[in-house]
Amino acid sequence: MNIVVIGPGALGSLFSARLAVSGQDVTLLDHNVTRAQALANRLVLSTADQDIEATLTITAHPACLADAELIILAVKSPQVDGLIHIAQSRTGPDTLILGLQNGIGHLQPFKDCATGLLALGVTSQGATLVKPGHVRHGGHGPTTIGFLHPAPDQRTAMLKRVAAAMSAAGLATEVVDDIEARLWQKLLVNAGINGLTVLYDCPNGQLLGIAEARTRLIALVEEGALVARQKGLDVGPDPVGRTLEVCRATANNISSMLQDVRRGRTTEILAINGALVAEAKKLATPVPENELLTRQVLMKS
Ligand code: KPL
Repeated sequence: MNIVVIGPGALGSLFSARLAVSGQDVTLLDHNVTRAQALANRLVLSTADQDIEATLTITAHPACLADAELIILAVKSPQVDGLIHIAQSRTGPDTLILGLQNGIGHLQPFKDCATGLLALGVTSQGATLVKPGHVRHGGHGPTTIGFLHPAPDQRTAMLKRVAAAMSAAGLATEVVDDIEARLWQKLLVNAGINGLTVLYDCPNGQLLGIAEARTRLIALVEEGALVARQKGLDVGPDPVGRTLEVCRATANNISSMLQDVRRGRTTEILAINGALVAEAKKLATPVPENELLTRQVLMKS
């Protein structure tokens, strides 16, 4: 399959390297010409026991989009809308665009699309960018992909081919018909953990040992779960328990948001807690903990 991955961050590098090593025809598109040249068509993928070298095309020229059957958007949510427009103006009528973002700040173009050309994904793969061109695959987790609206049969068949290609590359992927609920399930975990790790400047697991942080985490997730249920989305029986479990399971991780703050990058707070607040406003549901955290993280970053 001809695949273009847009975004050379941790997730984009992981998916590019894994898919390339499995034999797919992969191009990694970076907006930064100097960095794309420096990477010299090579990524290093570190696993627990080995370093694997992946050879693929790495370029800053969007001309590569013309032949893509699949485009994976591995960028932050504010960039998604613009990149969909650029991609669609350069590709054929059958190209599938898959958005792999945290949060729910990027959903509008996917809601507006009933043709099965835009799919959403959510992943629990653990990836850390050691440096540009070198990604560590720290932990395996499932990836789920799906359309927001029922899609024509051939588009569903295409999505299943994508899931099969990803799974064969070592990125276990499943096609689901409730992708919005899956996004919210992950959203609640990120809403409970990420911003608090910024406020307390600590790895995920330490939140459990700070009484005030733990109380706030529970309130953040409970508020989010209420909003999700009011929207008719199934977020499972115990979103708070799941979030506490993720905290334990990723105890030594520095959350992606704290990594962003430490590197001086824009955080995803507006796509996570901020977007949750926006959804709550539409339903006139008070979410004071999420509002407070959004303001506090914006002041810190
Ligand atoms: O998804 C994560 C993130 O950091 O964005 C968690 C699950 C919190 C792991 O660090």
